[in-house]
Amino acid sequence: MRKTSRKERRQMNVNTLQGLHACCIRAKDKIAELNNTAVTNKKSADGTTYIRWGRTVCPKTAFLVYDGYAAGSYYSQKGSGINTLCLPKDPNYDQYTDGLQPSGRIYGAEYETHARNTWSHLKDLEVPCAVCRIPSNNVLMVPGKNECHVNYLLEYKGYLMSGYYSPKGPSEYVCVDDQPEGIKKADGNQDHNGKLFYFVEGSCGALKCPPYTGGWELTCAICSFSPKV
Ligand SMILES: [Ca+2]
Ligand SMILES: [Ca+2]
Repeated sequence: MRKTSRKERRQMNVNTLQGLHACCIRAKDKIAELNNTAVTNKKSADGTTYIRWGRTVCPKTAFLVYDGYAAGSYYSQKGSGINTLCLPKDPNYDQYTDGLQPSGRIYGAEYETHARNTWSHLKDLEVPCAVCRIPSNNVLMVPGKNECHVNYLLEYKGYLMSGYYSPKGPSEYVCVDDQPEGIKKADGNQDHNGKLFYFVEGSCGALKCPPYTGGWELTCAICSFSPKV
C-alpha cells in the first residue's frame, strides 16, 4: 500500500478543517433559527397581548393567538357592553335557550367610513381583529401619534376609531391598523349596522388647538416597551 505523502496529509487536514467550519456555520444558523422560534413560541408567562384591530395577522414582532371578528353593542341601543371585543371564529356554547330572552346583545362591527376619501371603499365591510402576543409585558396605545416615544417599539400604527359622537350606543376608542382589511359578509348584504367604527375628529375648545386641529382625524400607535441597553 502506498504511503500518503506529507503534502497529501496536509491537504486532508485542510479539507477536514473546511468541513468542520462549514458544519459550525450551519449549526450556528440552526441555533439562531431555534432561538428565534423559541422567542416567537415562548411558553413562559412573560409578555402580554394586544389586539390589532382591522387585521387578521400580527406584525412580525408578535405571535398570533387567534384572529376573529370585531364586535360590540348595537350602534343605536343604549345598553350592553361599552367595550369592543375580538370574537374567535370557533365559539363553544354550553347551555342555551333558543330564541331571544331579556339579555345583553352583541353584534359584528362594520367600518362606517363613507364620508371620507380615506377608507371609503371599506364602508359596511366587517372589521376583523387579531390577538397578538409579544415577549414585552408593557404595551400602550398612544392616541394622536403614529410613532412611539423613546424606548418603545412600534407594533402597529393607524387611526383612532370609535362609535358615533352623538349619544346613541356606548363605545370606546380603539386603534385600527392603517392597512385595514375589510371582510364581505357571507349573506351579501353589506349594511347590517351593528357595532360601527367611525374615525375620530378633534373638537377644539377644551381640547387644545394647536397642537390639535379641529376636524382632523386622529392617528394612533400601539407601542411596546423595548429599552435599548
Ligand atoms: Ca353600515
Ligand atoms: Ca375631518
